[in-house]
Amino acid sequence: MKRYYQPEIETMPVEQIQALQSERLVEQVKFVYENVEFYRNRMDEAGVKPEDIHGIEDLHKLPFITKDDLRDQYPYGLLGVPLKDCVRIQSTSGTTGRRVVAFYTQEDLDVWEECCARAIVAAGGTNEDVCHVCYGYGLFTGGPGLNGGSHKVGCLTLPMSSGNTERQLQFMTDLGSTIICCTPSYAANLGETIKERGLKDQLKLKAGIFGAEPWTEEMRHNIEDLLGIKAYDIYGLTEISGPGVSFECEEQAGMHIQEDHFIPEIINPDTGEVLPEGEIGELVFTCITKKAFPLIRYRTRDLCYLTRKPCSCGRTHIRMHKPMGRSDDMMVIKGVNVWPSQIESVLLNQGYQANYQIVVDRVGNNDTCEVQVELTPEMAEDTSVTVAQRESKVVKGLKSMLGIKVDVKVVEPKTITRSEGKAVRVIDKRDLYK
Ligand code: DLL
Repeated sequence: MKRYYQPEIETMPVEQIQALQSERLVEQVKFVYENVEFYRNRMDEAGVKPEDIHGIEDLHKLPFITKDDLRDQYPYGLLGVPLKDCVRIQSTSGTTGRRVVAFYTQEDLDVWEECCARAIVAAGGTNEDVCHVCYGYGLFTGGPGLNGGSHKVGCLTLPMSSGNTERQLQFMTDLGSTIICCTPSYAANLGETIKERGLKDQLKLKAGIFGAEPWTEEMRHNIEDLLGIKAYDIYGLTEISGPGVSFECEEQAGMHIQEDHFIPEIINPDTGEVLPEGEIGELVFTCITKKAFPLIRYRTRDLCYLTRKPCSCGRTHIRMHKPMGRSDDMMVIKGVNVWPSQIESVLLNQGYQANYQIVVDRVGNNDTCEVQVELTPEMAEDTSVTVAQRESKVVKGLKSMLGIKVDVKVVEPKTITRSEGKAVRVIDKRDLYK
């Protein structure tokens, strides 16, 4: 029995998708104007009426909405339907301020799970698969989203949640998990343990669906090698529904955005101007089918670019390039813009694994940055290269990537804390002085 069919919508000609988006946008704008006071006020202030929106070409007339707006409207200010029609909440971790709580009707949940199902199908999933979900369950969207998607595909679903590596490995080997869903940093962590214990031959894994944090191509190769799988990227955010807003197909060349539900735009983060295809800027989403928490022109703070180049998989939905991180992940060190992902690339290219930490501080008026990276067990055994030589090589690699000199400390294996969910790579002590 096949319980999930890849909908034709994913391969529709672009003009048809855009016509569908236009139709849905017009309805959605009318819906939020009539049902959400916040949008009514914002649109009135901007002098835009629902009648002014005839299709996607008018999207730019609508005001943006930001994370601060969500915080101000917490908890119920953006609800599009009466509370009695909502069946679920999910929430962000709230580490950078007040939590964002997103609401779902049953239909919203169905759409979200369908998007996750499409991601699993794109990674080769069928009802013959055993889908091992070790994203966190609970308020975080990772576990519930992929769990629902896996059910829709008809996979045998293992709702493992995060952590407890022993139990993960036992279920994975005993039940023959074929698809694994977790953060890339946890996948690397599991891969390391599998290598140490020589368990790779006992695994049936063929694919992994990894997201929720930025990860580099180097890290993808590292995980594919450690687990013997093909690693697919998946993107999403709580505000817009959760994982599955976009995902990779077998081409592994950017993530197809589910355009029948979300309209993407790329804007200049400083001016708000909409940028043409191919230019890097801040990703903005408009939800055209969600009802409980309907965000219009939501500024994600994620930086990437879009491409409509045809994809050999046959999907016509626009692709977004892997976000290099949130605009707020970017560090300014010694006056230079530095992304953790640039540091990760250098380290993994020199044979290290993704066990590193970046400590930024300020001494007097000067910024300091120390990159701590763990020796792999093989490196620790190889006495032909000294620690000082290794450090100096990383310093050089980072200087050429970043344009500034940072300190490097190579540390013993297993000294940097492993991540079970989203990895915390940066400790910026300068934040304490703010
Ligand atoms: O991380 C949803 C998710 C769960 C996505 C599982 C994929 C897999 P939040 O906790 O609200 O939701 O965090 C959203 O995480 O704005 C990005 O900055 C970052 N992010 C998510 N996926 C990726 C990715 C989930 N594939 C925030 N690559 C987003 C880079 C990602 N960053």
